[in-house]
Amino acid sequence: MCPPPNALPVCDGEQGRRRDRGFLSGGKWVLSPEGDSPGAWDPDPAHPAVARQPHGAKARQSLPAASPHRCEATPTADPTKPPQDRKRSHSSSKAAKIPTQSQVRAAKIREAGCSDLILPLDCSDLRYHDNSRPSGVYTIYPIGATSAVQNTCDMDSLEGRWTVFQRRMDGSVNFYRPWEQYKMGFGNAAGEYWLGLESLFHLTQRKKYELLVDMEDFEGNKASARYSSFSVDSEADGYRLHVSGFTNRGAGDSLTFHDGKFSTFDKDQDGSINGSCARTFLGAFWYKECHQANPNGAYLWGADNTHNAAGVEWNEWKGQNYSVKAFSMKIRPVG
Ligand SMILES: [Ca+2]
Repeated sequence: MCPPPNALPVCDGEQGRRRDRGFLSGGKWVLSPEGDSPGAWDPDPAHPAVARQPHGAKARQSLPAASPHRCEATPTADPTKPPQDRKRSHSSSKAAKIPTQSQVRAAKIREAGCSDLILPLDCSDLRYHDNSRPSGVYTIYPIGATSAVQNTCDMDSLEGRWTVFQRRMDGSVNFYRPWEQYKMGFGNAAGEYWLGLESLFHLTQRKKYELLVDMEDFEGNKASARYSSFSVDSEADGYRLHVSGFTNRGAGDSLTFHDGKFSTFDKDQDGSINGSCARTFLGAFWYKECHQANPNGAYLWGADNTHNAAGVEWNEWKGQNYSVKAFSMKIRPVG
């Protein structure tokens, strides 16, 4: 895919040297990597369990290598036809080598490193450019070109385009983790994982999102809750959650209550003055005093009242002593 017609390579000064990865499109800066990424746009539904990397040094090192795909819209001269300029300079073989304007532009675009790739911030960007993409694991760039991360996209529920930022499904990943890991993300993109608070902050800064919460019990019953507005503040503001516009899809509302800062066992920002909600309920969440939902709690395999409210719970659906089988939180842009 090539940049839209109004997309321009951006160079640094007269030398045509690349200033950054990307080009201007419709007044917005669109990021692109050093070269095209063979994997960045490719669905990976058959991919085995792929270990996630936090957005850090390793993630930066794993940026895709250059590939031969280049923008085919780049104008090039037809070697079988003489350039128009030659009609005016046929008397001089030396003058005949003067490049046409289109050749000059093509050379500048090549020099600027114009790539045909627009990096997807989220799963909605992927679907926008190809609405046939199935659900599966894709590479997205929620914080920019150096933030490549593998993530599951739900392209089926309610017409798809959902970026799944939290998922429990089999208890294979320990979610009792410290602040830094909830900030940067952890887990397995094809299984259980947490995308990361920093990614959620950046995504919801750029676009307005809605939220879908899906859950399933061990008897095969399913329910969900939908919220028309979802955003997360910066780390300086405690990654405070803003969620509203609840629509009941069978699960009831256990999240509007959680409109507050995020807490982990090593960073207590909850509303309880009697200790740490994260430590008491073995999770990490936007705890108040303390919770109506505990999606990142201990995976306790169904009904269990021996660990009060410490499981993967959604109180309005199954109460505080039932740890559900599957739970996921996913967002997509609105408007
Ligand atoms: Ca506290």
